Amino acid sequence: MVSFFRRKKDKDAAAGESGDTRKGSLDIEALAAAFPKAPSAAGADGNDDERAAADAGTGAENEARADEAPATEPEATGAGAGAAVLDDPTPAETVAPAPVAATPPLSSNAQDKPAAAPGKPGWRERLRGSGFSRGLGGLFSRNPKLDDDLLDEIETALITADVGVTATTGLVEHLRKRMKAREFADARALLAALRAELVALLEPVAKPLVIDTATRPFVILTVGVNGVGKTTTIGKLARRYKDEGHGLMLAAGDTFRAAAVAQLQAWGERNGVAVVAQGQNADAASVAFDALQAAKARGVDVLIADTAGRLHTQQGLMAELGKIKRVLGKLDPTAPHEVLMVIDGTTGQNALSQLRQFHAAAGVTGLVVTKLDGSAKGGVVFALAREFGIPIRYAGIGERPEDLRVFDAEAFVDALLPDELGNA
Ligand SMILES: Nc1nc2c(ncn2[C@@H]2O[C@H](COP(=O)(O)OP(=O)(O)OP(=O)(O)O)[C@@H](O)[C@H]2O)c(=O)[nH]1
Ligand SMILES: [Mg+2]
Repeated sequence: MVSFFRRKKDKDAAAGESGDTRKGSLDIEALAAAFPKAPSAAGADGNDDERAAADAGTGAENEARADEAPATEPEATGAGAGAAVLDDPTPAETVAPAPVAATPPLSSNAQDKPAAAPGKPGWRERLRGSGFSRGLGGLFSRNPKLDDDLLDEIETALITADVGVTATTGLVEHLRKRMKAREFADARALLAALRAELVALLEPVAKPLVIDTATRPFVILTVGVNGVGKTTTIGKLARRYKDEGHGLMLAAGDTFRAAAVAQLQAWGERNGVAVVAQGQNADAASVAFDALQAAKARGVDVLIADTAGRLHTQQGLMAELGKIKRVLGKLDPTAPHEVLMVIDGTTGQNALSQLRQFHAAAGVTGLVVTKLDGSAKGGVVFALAREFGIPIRYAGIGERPEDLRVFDAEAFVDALLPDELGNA
């Protein structure tokens, strides 16, 4: 209970703990201005030493905190707890909706690139460089002969693109049977059949997230390992839902790093959306609790909570997700209404064990696969669909607010494997 009522954290002290030498440096604008280059670039290439050190540094410390977690759950039913929040429906450090911020929380890289075009061309242009489209695209653009060698090459290309052995074997053996039955006149017909089978694999999971307007606030909890794009996805969702006319609030539940709070606040400012935060090292569950209470008091339609990235193998940190869920459930037994796991599309087969562990800890109800632009192999989406059948809600195809697409099985397969390939 101690940390829950500590509504305002000493900002200078928090900055000092984080190793930041600037005085008074939890100032949002200063951090937001400093933010775009460092963490974004680190997340994009995954090799930034400073970021790795920061993550490693906070990991052990927070694992210890998370291990203590269940003892400090806020009590919604206690008179004290209720009064503390209801007396002050505006959380201590809520950033009021503001006009578009001067500092967009995008990496310098993102600012150079245009947003992806709407519709299929946007998907295609962004996924063209993926491992999947290079491997299989190269194969078909050589106008190959329809024979067993072609099927073997397809098999290798699918496995290399992270589709996974089981899904690949299923696909290829089915195509082989059909080829032997003389169903295909040429390689072009085989390509069409492969495309159709890939679409059929994804169609059952291409279920968009529907915000239930009867449930207010509709609570979305985002989870995932470090650097996969959770906060960026929340920023993109904030833009999307705001444009759709929903009243929004964001909760800065990643309290491990001061910059993480500032990153979400910058997205909030940019989209004119309120962000509930308690500063670095606050209890993540108490931030979520505060935020839900504030969102209820304000009649907000959608509350999206950020969480710190955590390795799926860190048991203490994984247990903290369960605590966040339980605490939300004290205010609304049906919350969270969506546990959205963000998966980095470049991760490969490791994404399967990530999803298994996060699902066990937090009951994942939807997925966002990010970074499908660039070098992602893309095939892991098929493996995830086949193994779990959990809905894939969105695809991240760039760093700009507009670069989040409702997941569409046909547009995705079309981008990876354009029909015209067979015309070469
Ligand atoms: N190319 C590309 N980059 C993305 C995409 N989504 C996120 N990123 C980048 O990935 C990096 C990490 O994104 P964050 O949103 O900070 O990731 P996170 O999961 O919140 O990270 P932690 O909070 O540290 O766990 C940033 O540089 C983002 O710009 C995407 O769809 N495509
Ligand atoms: Mg984050």
